[in-house]
Amino acid sequence: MTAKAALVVVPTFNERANLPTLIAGLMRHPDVRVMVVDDQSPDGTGDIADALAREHAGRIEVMHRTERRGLGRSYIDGIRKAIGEPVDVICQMDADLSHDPASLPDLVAATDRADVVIGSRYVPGGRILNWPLRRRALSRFANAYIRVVTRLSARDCTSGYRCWRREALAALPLDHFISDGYSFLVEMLYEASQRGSRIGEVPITFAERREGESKLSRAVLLESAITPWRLISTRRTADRRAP
Ligand SMILES: Nc1nc2c(ncn2[C@@H]2O[C@H](COP(=O)(O)OP(=O)(O)O)[C@@H](O)[C@H]2O)c(=O)[nH]1
Ligand SMILES: [Mg+2]
Repeated sequence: MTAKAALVVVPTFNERANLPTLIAGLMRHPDVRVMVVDDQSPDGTGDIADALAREHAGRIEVMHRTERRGLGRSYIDGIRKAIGEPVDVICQMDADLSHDPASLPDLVAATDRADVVIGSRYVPGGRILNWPLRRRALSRFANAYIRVVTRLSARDCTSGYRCWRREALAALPLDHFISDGYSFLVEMLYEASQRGSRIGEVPITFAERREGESKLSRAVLLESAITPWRLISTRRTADRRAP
């Protein structure tokens, strides 16, 4: 691990079978702390997170949300708290073991050269394990669509594995974010690039979850189709208003 201090924000909803393994993997890196943001998971993930926090005192914090549930909302709450912490880098990661904690040092190290580093499936060396063709095609299509509409240059705009320089994350307009599902991840990148942040990518091997269930829904997919257009039209309106 590099000497950079990192805080990893992990949103959870019904991840009791995965969280202990994820935490064990992350705790192997000495300069890493974790903030679990749980949405009152009915399966008791929040209690498991509390027990892990006691076991690794000072390195794990748990936020128990009580407001309306959502991935974007959870990230906003977690990030607001995280940017006030004395760390160099703030990371985002799924709890379902799709994102290998062993790759974290690579992502953190790459923040030397970029303001936000994406753990990317779609740069040379990136891989996906155990995804059916249909799921691969959907993800590929989503990324092509996002890149064409928003002109973002990143190959993997929907990856939830990312490391940010703290200042780049703190510069985002968290109060103005609208999307909540996976589009939230796209909105974050778009706003970062609008602010001149350099976006880097390092290859990862993404593995489909073995335990628990995905929360990808039809509503989330619909939001994903609309968000790129909303982002660029908000931008155009802002440009017109500018003197
Ligand atoms: N706090 C919180 N976490 C969520 C919510 N929905 C999904 N997550 C977490 O976000 C991460 C990615 O979700 P997942 O269902 O695996 O999405 P997929 O990988 O695209 O199928 C996992 O860690 C989930 O537990 C939510 O509403 N609230
Ligand atoms: Mg997943």
